[in-house]
Amino acid sequence: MTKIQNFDFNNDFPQDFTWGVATSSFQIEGASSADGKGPSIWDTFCLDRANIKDGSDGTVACDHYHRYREDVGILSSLGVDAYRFSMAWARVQPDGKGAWNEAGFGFYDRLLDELAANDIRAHLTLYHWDLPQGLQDDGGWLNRDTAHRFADYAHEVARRFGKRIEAIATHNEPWCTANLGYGNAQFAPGVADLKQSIQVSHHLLLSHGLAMRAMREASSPAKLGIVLNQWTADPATDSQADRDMAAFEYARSTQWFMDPIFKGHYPELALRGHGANAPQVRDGDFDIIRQKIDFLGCNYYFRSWCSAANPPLPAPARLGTTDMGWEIHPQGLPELLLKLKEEYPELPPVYITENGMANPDTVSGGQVHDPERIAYVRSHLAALKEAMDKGVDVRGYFLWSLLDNFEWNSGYSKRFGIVHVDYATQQRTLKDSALWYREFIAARRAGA
Ligand code: IFM
Repeated sequence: MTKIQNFDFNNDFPQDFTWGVATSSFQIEGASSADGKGPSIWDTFCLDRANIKDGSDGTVACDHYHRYREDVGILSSLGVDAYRFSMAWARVQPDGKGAWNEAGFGFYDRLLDELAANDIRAHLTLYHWDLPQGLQDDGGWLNRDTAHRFADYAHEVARRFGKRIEAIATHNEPWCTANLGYGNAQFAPGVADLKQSIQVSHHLLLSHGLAMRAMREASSPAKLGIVLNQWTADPATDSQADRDMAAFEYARSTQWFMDPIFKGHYPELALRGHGANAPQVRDGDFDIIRQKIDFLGCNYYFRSWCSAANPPLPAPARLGTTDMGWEIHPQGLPELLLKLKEEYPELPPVYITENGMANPDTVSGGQVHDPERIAYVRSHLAALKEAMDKGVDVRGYFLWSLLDNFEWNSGYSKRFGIVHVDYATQQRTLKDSALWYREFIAARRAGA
């Protein structure tokens, strides 16, 4: 194999560090009504073509439901230790309540078998945004009862599969569910109401705590935790207005989900800012939410750049931006991790559960040259290593994503994969970044 790029940064990661890639159910599985699967809120959301930039949906996606063997073969060829994926709740419980769907569980059973046969550890996320439509019809995450339904689902999954899964995360990025699903209507279910979004965030946290308890009751030996998208917030200038804005942004996003889990309350600054929109919290809720977690999953893509000017000052983007328009800022990762370590003395081991970039990749002569993505990953790994050298206990890194896939309201127009997918033929082509990652992992193992 030709050498794609050398590793000229401090890449001395521990031998037992977990190298992986990540995906999620709705983004890759397709088979949206196969074998008794119920509809999810994303199936419904996509019915209104105006909601998705290219008017697409998840009906077929990467057809992973039928091609999972080929995809696990790719994972195996990459040499990853672990694969992070999510379960489509409506596949295993079509209505989100009531009867289980054995055929749906059968798919994950086969997937887990295939992973085990290839020596790849499973990191499962229970909820990556595809709520069963049946629960949405009952009020979705605005209905407190959904948190209890989620705990039932978590219990059943842990009971069935707990012994075969290395780690189970309750939620992926509840910030997005609350803020994009209920705050600005960019994501399903398409509601734009600040008060509702804040109440939803509380119910998501409550559901996390209830699910943690339920999975522990099921005596699951899997490590249990949650995955949060997190960022630091930097003021654009030294002005009081920019600094206030940055402090509030950090409080209403990163701390909003961390404080209840680790401190048993919401951050004061964010509560004050939310005023009358603050959530209704019942006695005992924080006791439920504040469960000890075995790991924290941190998804890092960018920092938040806070400018109170009109129009706002743009982020400096010294390393450029991705195809999503996101500033490339690897230094924000160690800054974030060190801040978390300082603010939360009980911080458990951390996994970087997502990191990667969208790039307008094309296949030419059977190859995909994506030096931008290799540079992105290298710079973030170097930054991650810096945080580890300063004492942050990080146990693994999952590149987002294994495959190009359905990028939510951007449809298939944004490519995050290290493996290119031709959606017309379902042909998979390893990009240069995949070849680089394979070589990088192999060299780590060899202690190079
Ligand atoms: O594709 C998403 C993923 O589903 C959640 N985290 C961010 C990714 C890129 O936008």
